[in-house]
Amino acid sequence: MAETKPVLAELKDGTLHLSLNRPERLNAFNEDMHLALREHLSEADGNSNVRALLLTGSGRAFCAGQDLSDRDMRSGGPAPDLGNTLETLYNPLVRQIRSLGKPVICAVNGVAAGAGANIALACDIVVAARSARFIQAFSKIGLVPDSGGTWLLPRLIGEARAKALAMTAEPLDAETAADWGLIWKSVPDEDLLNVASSLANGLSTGPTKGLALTKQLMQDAANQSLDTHLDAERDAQRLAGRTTDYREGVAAFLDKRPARFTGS
Ligand code: LHQ
Repeated sequence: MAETKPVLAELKDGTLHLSLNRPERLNAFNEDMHLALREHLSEADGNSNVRALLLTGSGRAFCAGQDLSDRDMRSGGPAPDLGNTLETLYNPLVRQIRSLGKPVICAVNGVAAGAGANIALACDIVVAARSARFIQAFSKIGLVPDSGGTWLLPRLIGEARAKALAMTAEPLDAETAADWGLIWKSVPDEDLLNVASSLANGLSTGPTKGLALTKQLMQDAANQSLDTHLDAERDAQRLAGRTTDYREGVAAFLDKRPARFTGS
């Protein structure tokens, strides 16, 4: 029997569709799934045929965070070094998503818990099925939110809501998540993949370099003064203005026709 792949990947037109694929564990992360996902992301970053990514989960969940059966704490023994797990697996993954020079869309098809929730939120645009829930499950097992959670949550929804979600581990439904600005939108379950795919396909025919610069500017904004940031926008616009897509965009506007961006 063929071995099941921990991440399914398919390039359709310019969009790389990735699906976390351990449905019997609600797509909880083990090392194989981490490494497979990172490999796909690296490949996508260097492949000019990939101009957008769409990440989702197989089965009824998006991702239940770390696979807790990987490390059975019932048997006693020395305390594990979870910092090492973050250093070698989760942090590189989050850094990779945030620095990837192409839009990453996340379609949250069901529960997103623990690191699974925060990896979803690290993506550029998050669309969730109405039945999906976001759970900062960490406090239930005595841990702190990781994968960027304590950085992203207060920025996205403010400290009051961020702390309450993290400390109570209360599930947050997709509509409230959208109302609070945690995600882009919540859609009926049956529409999720259509909505997310059309979004990704639209972006995959967009001005890829300009989109990548936009992504980086937005992310950098939280860490610098307006003064410094205005310089960063100047530099980014200089680069965007040198792209073929800028020429094409202006030409298309003047010719009153849709632009044909090539990502160059
Ligand atoms: C699971 C899991 C799971 C294994 C469901 N592992 N099997 C970083 C560094 C290092 C270490 C620690 O962690 C981290 C970051 C983290 O992500 S910590 C947070 C880890 N995640 C959680 O604490 C969530 C645990 N899961 C749940 O609370 C529930 O399963 C949720 C709320 C996600 C879904 O509940 P239900 O819809 O009721 O499903 P279920 O609980 O019945 O789960 C279905 C199956 O999936 C079940 O297996 P079984 O053999 O009984 O059918 C679960 O054991 C398994 N599963 N999450 N994280």
